[in-house]
Amino acid sequence: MAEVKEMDEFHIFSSAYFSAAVNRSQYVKDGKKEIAFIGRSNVGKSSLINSLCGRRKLAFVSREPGKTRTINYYAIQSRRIEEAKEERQDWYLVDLPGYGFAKTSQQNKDSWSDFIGDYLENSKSLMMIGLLIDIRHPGLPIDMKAYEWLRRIAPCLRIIGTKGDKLKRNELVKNKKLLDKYFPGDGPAIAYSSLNGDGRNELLRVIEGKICD
Ligand SMILES: Nc1nc2c(ncn2[C@@H]2O[C@H](COP(=O)(O)OP(=O)(O)OP(=O)(O)O)[C@@H](O)[C@H]2O)c(=O)[nH]1
Ligand SMILES: [Mg+2]
Repeated sequence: MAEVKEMDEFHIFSSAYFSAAVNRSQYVKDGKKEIAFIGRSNVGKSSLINSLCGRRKLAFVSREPGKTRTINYYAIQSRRIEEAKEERQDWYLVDLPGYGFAKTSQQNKDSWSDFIGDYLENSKSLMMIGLLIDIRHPGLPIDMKAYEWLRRIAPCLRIIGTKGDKLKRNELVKNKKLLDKYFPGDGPAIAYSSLNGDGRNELLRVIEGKICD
Protein backbone atom coordinates (compact mmCIF):
# COMPACT_ATOMS: atom_id res chain seq x y z
CA MET A 1 0.00 0.00 0.00
CA ALA A 2 1.30 3.46 -0.86
CA GLU A 3 2.39 5.48 2.13
CA VAL A 4 -0.02 8.28 3.01
CA LYS A 5 1.71 11.64 2.81
CA GLU A 6 1.53 13.66 5.99
CA MET A 7 -0.41 16.50 4.37
CA ASP A 8 -2.93 14.01 2.97
CA GLU A 9 -3.82 12.85 6.45
CA PHE A 10 -6.52 14.60 8.42
CA HIS A 11 -4.99 17.74 9.94
CA ILE A 12 -5.99 21.13 11.29
CA PHE A 13 -4.79 23.95 9.04
CA SER A 14 -6.64 26.91 10.53
CA SER A 15 -7.72 27.80 14.06
CA ALA A 16 -9.05 31.03 15.51
CA TYR A 17 -10.74 32.17 18.69
CA PHE A 18 -14.44 32.44 17.89
CA SER A 19 -16.46 33.38 20.98
CA ALA A 20 -17.04 32.89 24.70
CA ALA A 21 -20.31 31.93 26.37
CA VAL A 22 -21.43 32.45 29.94
CA ASN A 23 -25.06 31.48 29.42
CA ARG A 24 -27.41 29.65 27.10
CA SER A 25 -28.14 32.62 24.85
CA GLN A 26 -24.45 32.66 23.89
CA TYR A 27 -24.03 29.02 22.92
CA VAL A 28 -23.04 28.70 19.28
CA LYS A 29 -25.87 27.08 17.35
CA ASP A 30 -24.88 27.19 13.70
CA GLY A 31 -24.98 23.42 13.25
CA LYS A 32 -21.21 22.95 12.96
CA LYS A 33 -19.84 19.99 14.88
CA GLU A 34 -18.21 20.49 18.24
CA ILE A 35 -15.53 18.59 20.16
CA ALA A 36 -15.26 19.71 23.79
CA PHE A 37 -12.62 19.24 26.47
CA ILE A 38 -13.33 19.15 30.16
CA GLY A 39 -11.32 18.31 33.27
CA ARG A 40 -9.93 19.49 36.57
CA SER A 41 -8.63 22.99 36.72
CA ASN A 42 -4.98 23.10 35.60
CA VAL A 43 -5.09 19.60 34.03
CA GLY A 44 -4.01 21.03 30.66
CA LYS A 45 -7.18 21.64 28.60
CA SER A 46 -6.07 24.92 27.07
CA SER A 47 -2.57 23.51 26.42
CA LEU A 48 -4.09 20.52 24.63
CA ILE A 49 -6.12 22.78 22.35
CA ASN A 50 -2.98 24.73 21.49
CA SER A 51 -1.05 21.53 20.86
CA LEU A 52 -3.78 20.08 18.61
CA CYS A 53 -3.87 23.27 16.56
CA GLY A 54 -0.09 23.63 16.45
CA ARG A 55 -0.39 27.05 18.06
CA ARG A 56 1.37 28.48 21.06
CA LYS A 57 -1.05 31.12 22.24
CA LEU A 58 -4.50 30.32 20.86
CA ALA A 59 -6.03 29.29 24.19
CA PHE A 60 -4.77 31.01 27.30
CA VAL A 61 -2.54 28.79 29.44
CA SER A 62 -1.71 29.59 33.05
CA ARG A 63 0.09 28.06 36.00
CA GLU A 64 -2.73 29.44 38.14
CA PRO A 65 -5.72 27.08 38.22
CA GLY A 66 -9.16 28.42 37.34
CA LYS A 67 -8.02 30.47 34.36
CA THR A 68 -10.68 29.44 31.88
CA ARG A 69 -14.04 30.52 33.33
CA THR A 70 -16.16 30.71 30.20
CA ILE A 71 -17.07 28.24 27.47
CA ASN A 72 -14.61 29.18 24.73
CA TYR A 73 -15.21 28.26 21.12
CA TYR A 74 -12.38 27.98 18.63
CA ALA A 75 -13.27 27.85 14.95
CA ILE A 76 -11.32 25.06 13.29
CA GLN A 77 -10.73 24.15 9.67
CA SER A 78 -9.31 20.78 8.82
CA ARG A 79 -8.63 18.88 5.64
CA ARG A 80 -7.75 15.45 4.36
CA ILE A 81 -7.29 13.78 1.01
CA GLU A 82 -9.65 10.86 0.47
CA GLU A 83 -9.36 8.87 -2.76
CA ALA A 84 -7.45 11.71 -4.43
CA LYS A 85 -10.16 14.22 -3.49
CA GLU A 86 -9.68 17.03 -1.00
CA GLU A 87 -12.24 17.27 1.80
CA ARG A 88 -12.48 20.21 4.14
CA GLN A 89 -14.30 20.44 7.46
CA ASP A 90 -15.44 23.46 9.49
CA TRP A 91 -16.04 22.76 13.17
CA TYR A 92 -15.37 23.94 16.74
CA LEU A 93 -13.05 22.96 19.52
CA VAL A 94 -14.63 23.94 22.81
CA ASP A 95 -12.62 24.68 25.95
CA LEU A 96 -14.80 24.26 29.04
CA PRO A 97 -14.07 25.77 32.46
CA GLY A 98 -12.22 23.41 34.83
CA TYR A 99 -13.71 21.87 37.97
CA GLY A 100 -12.16 21.43 41.39
CA PHE A 101 -10.71 24.90 41.64
CA ALA A 102 -9.71 25.04 45.33
CA LYS A 103 -10.82 28.61 45.93
CA THR A 104 -14.28 27.92 44.56
CA SER A 105 -17.25 27.96 46.96
CA GLN A 106 -20.02 25.32 47.02
CA GLN A 107 -22.27 27.84 45.30
CA ASN A 108 -19.73 28.16 42.46
CA LYS A 109 -19.47 24.36 42.23
CA ASP A 110 -23.24 24.10 41.83
CA SER A 111 -23.32 26.80 39.21
CA TRP A 112 -20.43 25.08 37.40
CA SER A 113 -22.36 21.81 37.01
CA ASP A 114 -25.59 23.65 36.13
CA PHE A 115 -23.69 25.63 33.50
CA ILE A 116 -21.88 22.67 31.95
CA GLY A 117 -25.00 20.47 32.20
CA ASP A 118 -26.99 23.13 30.39
CA TYR A 119 -24.33 23.38 27.67
CA LEU A 120 -24.30 19.59 27.20
CA GLU A 121 -28.08 19.37 27.00
CA ASN A 122 -28.32 22.21 24.52
CA SER A 123 -25.44 21.32 22.24
CA LYS A 124 -27.00 19.19 19.56
CA SER A 125 -23.84 19.26 17.44
CA LEU A 126 -21.54 18.07 20.20
CA MET A 127 -19.88 14.92 18.88
CA MET A 128 -17.52 14.04 21.70
CA ILE A 129 -16.25 15.10 25.09
CA GLY A 130 -12.63 14.55 25.96
CA LEU A 131 -12.31 14.19 29.73
CA LEU A 132 -8.78 15.15 30.69
CA ILE A 133 -7.20 13.46 33.69
CA ASP A 134 -3.67 14.03 34.93
CA ILE A 135 -2.04 10.71 34.12
CA ARG A 136 0.13 10.98 37.23
CA HIS A 137 -3.00 10.76 39.39
CA PRO A 138 -5.52 8.28 37.99
CA GLY A 139 -8.59 7.71 40.17
CA LEU A 140 -8.94 10.98 42.12
CA PRO A 141 -12.42 11.16 43.72
CA ILE A 142 -13.15 14.49 42.03
CA ASP A 143 -12.41 13.00 38.58
CA MET A 144 -14.48 9.91 39.43
CA LYS A 145 -17.42 12.16 40.27
CA ALA A 146 -17.10 14.13 37.04
CA TYR A 147 -16.70 10.89 35.07
CA GLU A 148 -19.83 9.29 36.51
CA TRP A 149 -21.84 12.38 35.71
CA LEU A 150 -20.43 12.78 32.19
CA ARG A 151 -20.76 9.05 31.42
CA ARG A 152 -24.52 9.51 31.74
CA ILE A 153 -24.90 12.68 29.70
CA ALA A 154 -22.02 12.88 27.19
CA PRO A 155 -22.80 11.84 23.61
CA CYS A 156 -19.41 10.10 23.41
CA LEU A 157 -16.71 10.17 26.06
CA ARG A 158 -12.96 9.66 25.62
CA ILE A 159 -10.43 9.85 28.42
CA ILE A 160 -7.21 11.74 27.79
CA GLY A 161 -4.36 11.29 30.28
CA THR A 162 -2.44 14.57 30.32
CA LYS A 163 1.15 15.54 31.18
CA GLY A 164 2.46 12.15 30.04
CA ASP A 165 5.93 13.66 29.69
CA LYS A 166 6.17 13.82 33.48
CA LEU A 167 6.19 10.02 33.86
CA LYS A 168 8.73 7.35 33.03
CA ARG A 169 7.71 4.96 30.26
CA ASN A 170 6.76 2.05 32.57
CA GLU A 171 4.72 4.30 34.87
CA LEU A 172 2.96 5.76 31.87
CA VAL A 173 1.92 2.31 30.64
CA LYS A 174 0.77 1.32 34.13
CA ASN A 175 -1.26 4.51 34.69
CA LYS A 176 -2.86 4.36 31.26
CA LYS A 177 -4.18 0.91 32.22
CA LEU A 178 -5.52 2.36 35.46
CA LEU A 179 -7.33 5.09 33.51
CA ASP A 180 -8.99 2.40 31.39
CA LYS A 181 -9.95 0.51 34.53
CA TYR A 182 -11.38 3.42 36.52
CA PHE A 183 -12.80 5.46 33.64
CA PRO A 184 -13.98 3.20 30.82
CA GLY A 185 -14.74 5.45 27.85
CA ASP A 186 -15.93 4.92 24.29
CA GLY A 187 -12.53 3.57 23.29
CA PRO A 188 -9.24 3.35 25.20
CA ALA A 189 -7.68 6.26 27.08
CA ILE A 190 -5.13 8.31 25.16
CA ALA A 191 -1.86 9.23 26.88
CA TYR A 192 -1.09 12.80 25.86
CA SER A 193 1.67 15.35 26.23
CA SER A 194 1.18 18.90 25.05
CA LEU A 195 4.87 19.37 25.64
CA ASN A 196 6.22 16.73 23.26
CA GLY A 197 3.15 15.90 21.13
CA ASP A 198 2.75 12.29 22.31
CA GLY A 199 -0.81 11.13 21.68
CA ARG A 200 -1.54 13.98 19.29
CA ASN A 201 -1.87 11.81 16.17
CA GLU A 202 -3.98 9.28 18.04
CA LEU A 203 -6.36 12.00 19.24
CA LEU A 204 -6.53 13.57 15.77
CA ARG A 205 -7.57 10.17 14.33
CA VAL A 206 -10.34 9.90 16.93
CA ILE A 207 -11.52 13.45 16.14
CA GLU A 208 -11.41 12.69 12.42
CA GLY A 209 -13.82 9.81 13.03
CA LYS A 210 -16.24 12.22 14.72
CA ILE A 211 -15.91 15.20 12.38
CA CYS A 212 -15.79 13.54 8.95
CA ASP A 213 -18.97 11.88 7.74
N1 LIG B 1 4.78 19.13 31.48
C1 LIG B 1 3.57 19.43 31.00
N2 LIG B 1 2.91 20.53 31.47
C2 LIG B 1 1.69 20.80 30.96
C3 LIG B 1 1.07 19.99 29.97
N3 LIG B 1 -0.15 20.50 29.69
C4 LIG B 1 -0.29 21.59 30.46
N4 LIG B 1 0.80 21.79 31.24
C5 LIG B 1 1.00 22.90 32.21
O1 LIG B 1 -0.05 22.86 33.17
C6 LIG B 1 -0.47 24.19 33.53
C7 LIG B 1 -1.97 24.36 33.26
O2 LIG B 1 -2.24 24.26 31.86
P1 LIG B 1 -3.58 24.82 31.20
O3 LIG B 1 -3.57 24.34 29.79
O4 LIG B 1 -3.72 26.28 31.42
O5 LIG B 1 -4.67 24.04 32.05
P2 LIG B 1 -6.29 24.20 31.99
O6 LIG B 1 -6.83 22.82 32.19
O7 LIG B 1 -6.70 24.91 30.76
O8 LIG B 1 -6.56 25.06 33.30
P3 LIG B 1 -7.85 25.99 33.67
O9 LIG B 1 -8.15 26.85 32.48
O10 LIG B 1 -7.37 26.75 34.85
O11 LIG B 1 -8.97 25.07 34.00
C8 LIG B 1 0.42 25.13 32.72
O12 LIG B 1 1.50 25.52 33.52
C9 LIG B 1 0.88 24.26 31.56
O13 LIG B 1 2.11 24.67 31.00
C10 LIG B 1 1.82 18.83 29.48
O14 LIG B 1 1.37 18.05 28.63
N5 LIG B 1 3.06 18.63 30.04
MG1 LIG C 1 -7.77 26.66 30.52
